[in-house]
Amino acid sequence: APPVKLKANCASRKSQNDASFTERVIAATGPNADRRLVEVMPSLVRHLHAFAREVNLTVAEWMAAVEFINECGRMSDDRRNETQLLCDIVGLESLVDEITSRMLATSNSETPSAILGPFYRQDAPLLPNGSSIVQNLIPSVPWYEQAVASSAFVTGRVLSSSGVPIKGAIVDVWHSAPNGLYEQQDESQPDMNFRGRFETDADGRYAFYALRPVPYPIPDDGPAGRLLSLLDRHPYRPGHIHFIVSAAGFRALTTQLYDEGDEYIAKDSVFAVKDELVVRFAPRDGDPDARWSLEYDFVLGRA
Ligand code: MBD
Ligand code: FE
Repeated sequence: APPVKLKANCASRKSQNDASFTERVIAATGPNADRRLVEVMPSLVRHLHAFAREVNLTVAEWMAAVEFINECGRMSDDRRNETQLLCDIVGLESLVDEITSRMLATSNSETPSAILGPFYRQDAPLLPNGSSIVQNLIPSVPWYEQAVASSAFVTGRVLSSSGVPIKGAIVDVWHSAPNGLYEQQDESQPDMNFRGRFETDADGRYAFYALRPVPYPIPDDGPAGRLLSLLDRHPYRPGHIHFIVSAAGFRALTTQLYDEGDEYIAKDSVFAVKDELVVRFAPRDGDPDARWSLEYDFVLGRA
């Protein structure tokens, strides 16, 4: 009998590595699928497949990535969101923040948003205008001198996009200590240290005492930090003060202000700096409670 002729291995066989395979995966979607998922999943699947093809992703590399994401999840709790941090260092939180605020903006005079970040806490104390978010500043705290030298009075108004002051707006503010740690990362700090909420007066004005923020490294002892070092990147963010400004009838604004002279202003490890959010602290005379002052108005868009 004549020898069996073996078919050439690849030539005619259907391959997973082509566009029709990708479309077959997308076409598996059923008629009762969630509407938004029907919109987004085809794009996600196409980009994922294109990525894997473009870099010739191997099974070992893909499995390492799966384990990496699992590790982020295992590490996360209500004090630390490692998966969010991973998104931050690849610019994804900043990108979706920008997409969202552009989509919802009703004018172009609104204050730009910036990302929330992983250290916001709800229910910061509601404090009277003109009071301080700095708790327990006594000479025995290790960064006492630094805190005194960076003490700052922060004030401004909350305005509608046509410039009308908004009374009763809530300015929710938080920043890290001079040691670069937010209160919940640091056992030595009192609960809710460097956090407060202030209500604007009849002129739309808020006012509080705080510290000029210092640059600090994002938590880099987990998988996100490992990725940074594999990429030969530093973990620092420029010093910043976080804000959520809200008022009835207006869209809440999540944003951050940055100190002009900060050495990391142009190299934020989470890519959140915007020009309009960079501010200059001015020397303040005759106030025993503050060496610096900052004036900044927030402009909210209609809900
Ligand atoms: C932060 O303090 C922060 O504000 C962001 C956005 C990410 C990591 C740490
Ligand atoms: Fe922060």
